[in-house]
Amino acid sequence: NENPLKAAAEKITEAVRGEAGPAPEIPGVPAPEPPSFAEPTEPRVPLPPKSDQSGPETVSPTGQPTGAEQARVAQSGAYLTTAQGNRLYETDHSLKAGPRGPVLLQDHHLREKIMHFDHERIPERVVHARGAAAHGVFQGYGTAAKITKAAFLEKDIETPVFVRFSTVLGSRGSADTVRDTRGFATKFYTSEGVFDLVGNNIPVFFIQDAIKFPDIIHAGKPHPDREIPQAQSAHDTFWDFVTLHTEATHHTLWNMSDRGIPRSYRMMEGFGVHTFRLVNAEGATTLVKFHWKPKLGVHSLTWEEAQIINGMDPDFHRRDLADAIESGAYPQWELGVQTFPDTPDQTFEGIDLLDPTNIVPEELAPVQPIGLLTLNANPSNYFAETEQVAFHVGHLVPGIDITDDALLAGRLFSYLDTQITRLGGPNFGQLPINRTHAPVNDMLRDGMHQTAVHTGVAPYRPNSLDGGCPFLAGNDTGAYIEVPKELPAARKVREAAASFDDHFSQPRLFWLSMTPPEREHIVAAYTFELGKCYEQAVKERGLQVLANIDGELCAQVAAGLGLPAPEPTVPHTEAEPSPALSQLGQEWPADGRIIGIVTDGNGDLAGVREVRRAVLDAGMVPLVIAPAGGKLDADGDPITVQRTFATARSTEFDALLLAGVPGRGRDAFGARDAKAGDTGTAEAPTDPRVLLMLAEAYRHAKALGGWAGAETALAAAGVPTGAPGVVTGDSGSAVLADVTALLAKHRVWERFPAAL
Ligand code: HDD
Repeated sequence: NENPLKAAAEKITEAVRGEAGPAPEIPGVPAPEPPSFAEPTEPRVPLPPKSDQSGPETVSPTGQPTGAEQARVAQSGAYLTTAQGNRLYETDHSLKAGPRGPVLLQDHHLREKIMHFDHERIPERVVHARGAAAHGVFQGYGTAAKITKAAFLEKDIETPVFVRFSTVLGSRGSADTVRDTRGFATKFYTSEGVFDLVGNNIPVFFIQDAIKFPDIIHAGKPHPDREIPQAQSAHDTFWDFVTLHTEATHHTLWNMSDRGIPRSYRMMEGFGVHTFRLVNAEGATTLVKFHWKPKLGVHSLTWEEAQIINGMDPDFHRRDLADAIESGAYPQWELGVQTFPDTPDQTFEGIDLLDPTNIVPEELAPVQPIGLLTLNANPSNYFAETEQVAFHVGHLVPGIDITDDALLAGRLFSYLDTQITRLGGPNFGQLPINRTHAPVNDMLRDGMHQTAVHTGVAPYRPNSLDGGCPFLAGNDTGAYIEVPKELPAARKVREAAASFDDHFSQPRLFWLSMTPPEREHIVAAYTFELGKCYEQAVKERGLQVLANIDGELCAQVAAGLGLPAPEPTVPHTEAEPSPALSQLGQEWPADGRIIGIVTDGNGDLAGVREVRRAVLDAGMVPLVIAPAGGKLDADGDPITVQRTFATARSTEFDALLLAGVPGRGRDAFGARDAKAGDTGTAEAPTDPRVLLMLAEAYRHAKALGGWAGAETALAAAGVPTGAPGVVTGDSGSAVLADVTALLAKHRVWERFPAAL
């Protein structure tokens, strides 16, 4: 009477040790299925180990695997053990003197288990604590070869990458869709060592000098007395700081625009922010700014959507990224550079390239694509990978060098320093996710959490005892050689250049480049944020900053605050708008968009099935929403319900389709069963939760479609038939075709009233 589970466990242990073939099937555990588009929330089998984590394989003196191999088999064998590998027969009861007696101090298993648990958390990042990440690959186009010798940018070279997206202000457990800047940090595991591009989704920064970083972060974080508000900029200390340090005006304006509330990490631009210096094989240098351009376009939430999502699904962005990758809709970005001659003054068209509060409009310096990033695998373990990944702006490769940007200089110090506290010592580079894919021979030794078993006796140079090894590389053997730039003769000063004093021309350029609906959103955002401040002086200073950007912007916000609009204190500059800054006016692929299909047992289920298939064929994700969970029987071919009226909210979907009048005849709580022929009342022909979904989706300018008599439900929700972006027709497929076309523009922008 062999226990089948135990037999399977033995076989797994053998398989892990390499003594048997592939792992056998376990009774009751479904066989692995290949990933498909079907339903992104269904559980999947674990992904195989990532190629970029299999570093050099070595064996320890005691015969055990070390390095990446050790990480891969961190948990092996089928039996529960202690950390030392002793098999355990029980783990639910402490060792006691009798079933009701005192717990014995000699219970070493209890002691080890609780000790480890007590130390499971490490300090969260002081900024960018909340993040989500993915593995991927970067492919060079070769187009940058003239300006940089970086090997990973050569044509068709594929480099493994790990990308972590984040919010800045919130704690690790805060919500995703807050108004904030988003981090966009990329680790390239290149053949020449790790290159980290630690950027944001906003191309400028709050401050011009790193010495103010603790101050801006203290101002943005929750108030130190009550520790509120969490993950918000809408409070007095933030606005106090950014109105007293007007260099923050440009970044703040981007935050108040739709860029502060992205629809998805997949739909954000990324920016290296600083100007970098590229060096080619001949030693010639070019100044550049790095840009990530998403293939899906740059899209945002509305503020009301963002607020609802924070309650309905605080993991919205994290889930969106993981679901898209799991379903095969791999997000992609092109890496591009704006290039500028490396002149002694380091300016371009009068723009100081060392001031990180400046952009260079793309119309003046177009972004030239140099490679493609594809995110194609989710992390296997959040802590090991997303939490322990350690970025550093000083992780550079030959061909990429820094400039004298004072903000960058401070960062070059800060990122290494923070890892010592966060990851417990100087050996964080040995963690699997941080390990370079290039050979390492660094003469760095010992320290907390040292996992390498170094051999040799002479970790110093020169030496004669280890055969002179390691040797120094030269230009021809791939050394990183700093560009020998002349420094200007200078005095020691605590000052910034006079060109850093213009804090309003670039914000004005951004404002003038916005379309009417985008301006309306900016006005609403400032009115909300300053309206949440209590101090009158802060509000008034906020309005003064706005007056210096634009009179109309200031007047609108002042009206909302019930305060007089001040006159500008600096003259307005005339700026040529930069259309590239606007999110409107282009068309984008609808890949991975979420289409909600609202139906019930009485709807056109054959039509639902057909539409669901067509949504999948278009590379989008259909989610069927019905009054209750389970299956809807469509002529013996059941349709799985993925969301119910209780779990669905409009904010999850990019477009909503209505098959008939779903939920007809239900009362306010959806309690009564829908029966064929039950038509409800004229005022409430359908479930109130469906009406709420429709009204919200309409208000948020989303595409809406319906067939099989859906007009009744749309009308009851206050959605006028024939309004822009409201499509009704005879068949689901015809309606879907029109709705998909609307999604190319992300929203039905005509529905937003023109603001200014
Ligand atoms: Fe920073 C994290 C981006 C200025 C100090 N920063 C961090 C992350 C991103 C950025 C994306 C998260 C990395 C991750 O996912 O682990 N930071 C920026 C950008 C800046 C910037 C685009 C301006 C252009 N940062 C900046 C300054 C300082 C720091 C001026 C300090 C002087 N940043 C840090 C840090 C963090 C960090 C404290 C927290 C956790 C970490 O580094 O690893 O060192």
